[in-house]
Amino acid sequence: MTYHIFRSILIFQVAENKILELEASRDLSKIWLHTDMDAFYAAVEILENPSLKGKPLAVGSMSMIATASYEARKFGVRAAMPGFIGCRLCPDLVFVRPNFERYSYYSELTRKVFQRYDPNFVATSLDEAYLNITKVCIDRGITVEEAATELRSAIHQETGLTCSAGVAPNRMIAKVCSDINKPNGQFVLPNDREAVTTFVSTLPIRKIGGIGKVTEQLLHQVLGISTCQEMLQKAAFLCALFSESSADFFLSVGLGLGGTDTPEHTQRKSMSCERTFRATDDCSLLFEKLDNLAENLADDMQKECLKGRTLTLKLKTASFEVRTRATTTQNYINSKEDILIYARKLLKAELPLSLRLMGLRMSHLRDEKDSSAQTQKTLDIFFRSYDNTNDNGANGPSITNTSGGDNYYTNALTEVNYVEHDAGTVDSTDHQSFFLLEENLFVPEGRNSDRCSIDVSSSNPCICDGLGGKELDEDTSSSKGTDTVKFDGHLTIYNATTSSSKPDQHLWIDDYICSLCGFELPPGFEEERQEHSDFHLAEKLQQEEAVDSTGPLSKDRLAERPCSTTPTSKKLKSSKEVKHIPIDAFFDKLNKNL
Ligand code: DCP
Ligand code: CA
Ligand code: CA
Repeated sequence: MTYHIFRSILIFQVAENKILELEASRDLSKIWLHTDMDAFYAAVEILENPSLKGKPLAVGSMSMIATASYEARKFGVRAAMPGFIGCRLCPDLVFVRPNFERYSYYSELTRKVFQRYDPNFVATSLDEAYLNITKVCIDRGITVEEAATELRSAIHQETGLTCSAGVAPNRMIAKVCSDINKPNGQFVLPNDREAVTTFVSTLPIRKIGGIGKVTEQLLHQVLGISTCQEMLQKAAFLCALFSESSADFFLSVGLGLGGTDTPEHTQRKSMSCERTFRATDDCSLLFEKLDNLAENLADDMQKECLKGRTLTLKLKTASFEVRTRATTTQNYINSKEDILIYARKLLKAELPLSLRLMGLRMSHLRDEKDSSAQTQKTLDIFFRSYDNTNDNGANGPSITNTSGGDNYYTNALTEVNYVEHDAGTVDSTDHQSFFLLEENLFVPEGRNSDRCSIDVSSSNPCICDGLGGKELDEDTSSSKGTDTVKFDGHLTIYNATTSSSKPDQHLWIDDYICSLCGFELPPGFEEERQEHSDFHLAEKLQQEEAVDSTGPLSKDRLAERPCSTTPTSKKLKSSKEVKHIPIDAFFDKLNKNL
């Protein structure tokens, strides 16, 4: 009894100290502006085809709508909604197929404008960016309101499109602000502690990047938290129930704290490619596909002068079970031949099996251009020659089963069950830190991640969505398909024509911002980061399960294209709800912590 009382007092003390500590880190010296284009894809389509103006418009297909014009939204038509439901809500809904080249083109135009206000702006998707406008306001003696108005009007002049902007002392709040006066509006929150705390006092937690449906429900149902400020009132419970880093995040939200430093370029963490095909158990065909994948991966890695040590084989069986098998190699490799040695072993161990998707991913990368790597290279050569004499150049892989089902949480709790050590394996630390997960209740959710962005001319860190370059060869090997993956209500669409070189990144920009959804997790949040990465992976896998079950668009629904740009064929996939944390696990954790 005394122990419990003592423990409770301690937790209250810890929570209080944590709040003071976080408060002391508050930085009000920067002015961040977040821009977000209005109804981006739809606006671009209308710009290209003015006859669509004023019409309820959906960009997408009968199976999935990527976005809708504001006219269509009045009827309840929304992004990520199946097109046929959109038609029911709005019988006059007109559809346009997405044209990603166009969106990239207009995105590039907007970035030219951003460049003038902050040469280090951070693009988080084709239609969003963060700009540190502190300097431009001081240099030009303009107010932040003036800077935002001017920037929005420059974008309008140079692209013909409108955008909305939010200004605040940090990026987390700036993003919330850009949504307040949408479309074609702006909202400025003064760089003032009181303004920020008042702002977050009534702000629903769901508005915060990183808090999605699941976390929202968890916090609401278990702790009764609905607004950001309530995080502070329940600080002790948050500290008791969640890991230190998760609690820190929640308390930062309560205080209205967010990123204020300009992110730096982040190194690529992994590369991958994958291929969807008609389900087959023909081993020779499967090995042939693996061969192609290895070739693609090797090409991509060599183009970027990267070598890697952890190779992951992803398989989706005919029954949609997703498996991943990983191996850590002794040397850094990037040749097709080396990749195949390991990939074939991994695949062989799984056969016979009927598969509909295969993917290869290389992580634990090293940049060969990096001079520090050169020393290592010398050592590699030493080891390689050693290996060659002992192991024919092929190191025995240690294989880690990193999944086994489509339930993310189940995977997280049960996947540590299949680690084989072959002769030649150096250590398992690397792949363990890469794959092993610990149970952790707080699963940050990807929010508001947008489309895959192609890093356009500027040198700014462009944050790209997607866990893997995709190639869809479902129908014919020459088909120029577009594969679509959705993260928490947002579609990530890859054009298969350029798929092999698509970024396969889950980066922590500035070492704390998720490149896929903008969620912020400072260094040290390793468990959460691992979970967050896996959340995206799980989301992606779940989305892939869903298939386009509805028919194609009838011709009369499709708006005619005014110009000759070939519309990309595509395969849109719908989403499934993110699974909830099993309640037993929740109470186990609770008991453990109290
Ligand atoms: N998008 C998508 N799938 C989704 C959501 C969005 O493909 N589920 C695409 C189409 C959007 C673009 O990304 O035009 C930008 O997404 P936003 O969420 O910013 O939505 P919009 O720009 O369309 O509208 P808003 O005015 O609300 O920002
Ligand atoms: Ca957006
Ligand atoms: Ca937008």
